[in-house]
Formats: sequence, C-alpha cells, structure tokens
Amino acid sequence: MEIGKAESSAVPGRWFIAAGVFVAAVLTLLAVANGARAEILKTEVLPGGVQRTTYRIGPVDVTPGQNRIAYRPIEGASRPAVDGWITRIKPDLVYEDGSIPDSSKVMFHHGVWINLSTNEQFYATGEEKTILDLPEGFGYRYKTDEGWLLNDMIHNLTPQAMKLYFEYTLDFIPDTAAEAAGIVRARPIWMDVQNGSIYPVFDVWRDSGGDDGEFTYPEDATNPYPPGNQKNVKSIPANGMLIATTGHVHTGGLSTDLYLRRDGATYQGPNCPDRISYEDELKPLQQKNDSLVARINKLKQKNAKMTRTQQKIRRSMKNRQSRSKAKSLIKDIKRRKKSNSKTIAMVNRLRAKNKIQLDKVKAMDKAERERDAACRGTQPSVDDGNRVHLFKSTADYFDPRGPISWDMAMVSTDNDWRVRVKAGDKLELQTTYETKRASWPESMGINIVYWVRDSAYAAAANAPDPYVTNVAQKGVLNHGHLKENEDYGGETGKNGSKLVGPDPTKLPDGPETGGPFTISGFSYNQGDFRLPGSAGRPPVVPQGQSFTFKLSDSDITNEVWHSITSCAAPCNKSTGISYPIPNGEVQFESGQMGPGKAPTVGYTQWSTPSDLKKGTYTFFCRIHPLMRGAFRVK
Ligand SMILES: [Cu+2]
Repeated sequence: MEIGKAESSAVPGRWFIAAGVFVAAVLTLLAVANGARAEILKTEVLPGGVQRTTYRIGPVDVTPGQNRIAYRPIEGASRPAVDGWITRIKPDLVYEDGSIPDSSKVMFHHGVWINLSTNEQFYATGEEKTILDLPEGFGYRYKTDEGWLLNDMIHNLTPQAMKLYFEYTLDFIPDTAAEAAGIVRARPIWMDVQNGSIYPVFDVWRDSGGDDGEFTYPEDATNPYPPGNQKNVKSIPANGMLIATTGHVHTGGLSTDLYLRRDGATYQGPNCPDRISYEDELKPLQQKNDSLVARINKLKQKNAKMTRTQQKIRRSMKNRQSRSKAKSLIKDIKRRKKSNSKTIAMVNRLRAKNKIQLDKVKAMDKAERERDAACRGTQPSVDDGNRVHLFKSTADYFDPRGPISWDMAMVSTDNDWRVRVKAGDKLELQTTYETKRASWPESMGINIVYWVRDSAYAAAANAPDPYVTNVAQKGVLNHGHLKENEDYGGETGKNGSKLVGPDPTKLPDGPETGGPFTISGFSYNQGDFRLPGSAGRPPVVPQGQSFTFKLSDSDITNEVWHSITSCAAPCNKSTGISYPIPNGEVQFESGQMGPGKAPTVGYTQWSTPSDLKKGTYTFFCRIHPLMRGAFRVK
C-alpha cells in the first residue's frame, strides 16, 4: 500500500481509524512551536493492534545550498496523541505534493529523534533512509507528556531554495489495544565511533589503512581519541539482552562492526575437530581419471582419422582396377577401426571403475568440508583477548559503480538476533571504509543498538551468550533500491552535451595569480572552469606557490558552506550522486569551510598545498558538486 500521499476527503477534527484495513487522510493541521505546521497524512490498521500512521513535519524552508544542523520540536499532531509502543519508524523527505526529491538535488543528511525526557536518541536515519523495525513483541515506550526533538540536517546540493517536509511513518500500538499488555520495553544504546561530538565525523584518506584497500576506524587511525576517552565504547548498565541493530556509514563506507568485551570472559564455543583431508586419496584418482580420459580422446581421434581416410579412398575409386585395390584397403581400415574401438571400450571400463572410486572420495571430502564449515559457523569470533564479534552491518550498494554513492542500504540484524549481556559489559563499535577509489572526508560510523533489561523481561537471561554461541548472523537488507537514487551523473552526453564545462587541462593559461579567489554565487569565480571564455581559464602560479580561496561575505551570512576537494581530471562530467567524487590524483581538501561550529571546519579561507608538482589540478565542492574548478602550477 502506498503511504505518503494525502488521500483527500478531509474530515475536520481528530483523526480516527475505521475498522478493517485502511483509512483517513489529511486531518488535523497544527502549528508547532517554530511556526511550521505538522499534520497527519494517513493511518492504516495492521494486525497485532498496530496503527501505521504517516506524520508530516514542515514545511521547512530550505535555503540555497544549505547544509546545516537544526533542531525542531516534534509535538502536537506530528506524533501519537495517546501513550503506547513504537515498533517501527520509516523516514522520508518530500515536496509538498508528496513526491520525493532526487538525492542529487537535496538529501536528508541526517535525522535524529531525541526523547528529551529520557535523554535517549531513539531513532536515527541518514541519506540511506534506514528503517527501524523492532522484533515482534518489543516496543519503544511512548508517552504523550515526553518532549521530542528532531535534530535534522538538510543538505541542499543546488542553488535553488526549496520547501520540504519531513515525513515519518510510525507503527504504533496504543495502550488501549489488548496487544499492548504483552509488549516488552526496548531501549536504545547509541554507539558511535566519535560518540559525544555534535557532528561525529572523521576523515578517510585514499590509500590509507593498508594494502587491503580498507581503512577501519578507530583501529587504523593514529591517535583517534583523547587519552582516557574511548569514544567508541559504552558500558551496559544492567543485565539484559540485545535485540536489534543497524549501522550507518557514509559513501565509501563498507560496514560497521559491533563487538562486546566482558571482564574475564574467554572463548566458550564449540571445539571443532580438524577437518579430515582427502587430498592424498583424491589426487591419484583424479590423475588416473584425467589420463584415461586423455587416452580415450586420443583413440577416438585415431578412429576419426581412419574414417576420413576411408572416405577419401571411396571418393578416389575411378576404374575397376583401383576399385578392387581400394576395397581391400577399406577392409583393412575397417578391421583396424574395430580393434581400436575395442580398446576404447576397454579404457572406458577402466575409467568408469576409477570414477566410482573418485566420486566416492569426492563425496566424503564434500561432507567433511560441510561438517567443518557448519561447526566453525557456530564458533564465536573472539579476538584481542576477550573481544567477541556481535554483528557486521554491511553497506549493500545498488549503485553499479560501486561503494561511491548513496544508492545503498545497510544490513540489519535478523528478527531472532539475541545476545545475552551483563551489567558492566562494554559494547565497542568500528567502521570500515574503502580507500582505493577516493578519499572520504566527513565520514561516520554509528549503530543504534536496541536492548531490554532483565527487569522488563526475565527471559532475557536465556538469550545466547556471545562467548558460547556465534550470534553474528548474516542479517537482512534494511530496504531495497530507492528510485530517488538513480541520478548517478558522470555522463559525457552526445558530443559532450552533458559536460558541465570544457576539459580544463586543455584550456589556455588564465591570469597569473594565486588569488585570493572569492567563492560566490556557487562559483569559484576565476578558479571555475565552467565560466565562459577567459573567465574560465585556470589561474596560474609558479611552482612553490599556492592558491587561496575564501568564502564571500554573502555566503557566510547565508550559511552557504563550500569545499575545495580534488577530483580526477578533467572532472567535467555531469553532476550526480556518483560524480564527482574526491578522487584527484593528488589529494587536497579544504574541509567544509564556514565560520563557527560543526558541520563547518571553523575557517572561511584556505590555501592549496604549495608543494604541488607542475600541472593542471581539478577540484569540486563536496557540498555542491555542480561547482567545479581548476588551477595550474607552472
Ligand atoms: Cu559549495
């Protein structure tokens, strides 16, 4: 059933639910504190006493090129009106007509739902639009008198202002439903490799981390944390069990890994006996088989050759004399063929006999390998003393170009994932990024882990102990490919019709100056090769000098932040979610320039490295990838 479009027939007053399947529409409109209006779009009734309701928050006035963090209360008609249990949350960002903007234009960079009363960040979503779906029988406690806050960040990649709405679809079991009595209270634990930061990011540089082309944070980082502040670790406050988790990474991200440490704990899993090897039996049998097959083929070739000779002789029969001679020749060939065929049959019997033995040993080998794999699959993975692996949340990229865009979904835990935890256990999070394709500045690694306490659910004591049982299952894909993630970019077009500008490496020299170049109007000005004629020619400096870029006053006032990020030349193909990426041959990166706090780096002027070799360098803006520039060192 489609969710998210207003279904007309507005009934004034409160929303209601009709018995049966589906109901109602844009009903209550209510002004929230910041002047934005909230509304309920529609509600349907699902089995198990669940009401599925889509709420809207907005409109949000999105300014040109914005990439800012904002807080807004979620109250009134943009959340349930009665106490109950939340079992699922699905996010979206929409235009007024309910349509979803392309990710290449604007992105729901992140949204964190905060319960101010319990001080819990109970739901988070990023560009990948992860859905929270708690296992059946568990719910997040909801009370109408608790304060909710949305920490959101809308990233407008374009110079166009927009009016957008947050939408989120809640599965909710009101306390009045009979099923509510059986729901077990689940609580969130916020795991984050940069926990405690307002904007928990770190940078990943191309070719860093090791030969495997992967960088794991914090493991591969130098001094990732201040002394005594292991940001990626959190203690479990009470005995209980974990029930669900999903990771969050940015483009280039491959996975998050959740671990647990328990003081004094050791591996308690099954001992798998060494696998029996059948190599010594298999090898001679296989060799014998191969040589017999080769022999059969050779004999068959011999037969075929004799047949060809026979045919040749038949064709050459002309007169009576040669005919009788030929006849005797053919007779001789026939005799030899018969004998050869007998040999083939004999070798075939040998091969068949050998094959029976070969297949028998092969089957034993296969069974032994399967037994061994099954046993090892039940072994917990314990490393670094007492650290046990709980779950790998993989980033599954639908983008045919690979792990370089938002066209992906994370892998979530299965519905039956359960992990026994004890008070004082420590959860630990790591995240891994690819480092062969590009650099990935401003990366994240986050998991919200849902758990229940023994006090809410005595059966939690029976959950599998992670040191005894391997709990790290494969997991399930959080959602499928999304239609808004198809504007990949990176196209040249017919006769270059889709290029955003000429190949800057072939343009004549621009003025001899290192700037400063003022960034304004979504252009690097003289540094921007999309500009026509001489205005787009790359500026030039002698080797040893650098180029300086600065934000214009109006961009500072309007909070339009920019970066100077190297991309592979010519970097002039069409803009999309997979192009450009930070893959310049020489890596340079200004950071997200802007004054003040995160998400900016706190400065508004930046200079390129002064040790660049001679050549033309291309760059783009990570915040507004339509912006492209070039400069030349001579
Ligand atoms: Cu920009």
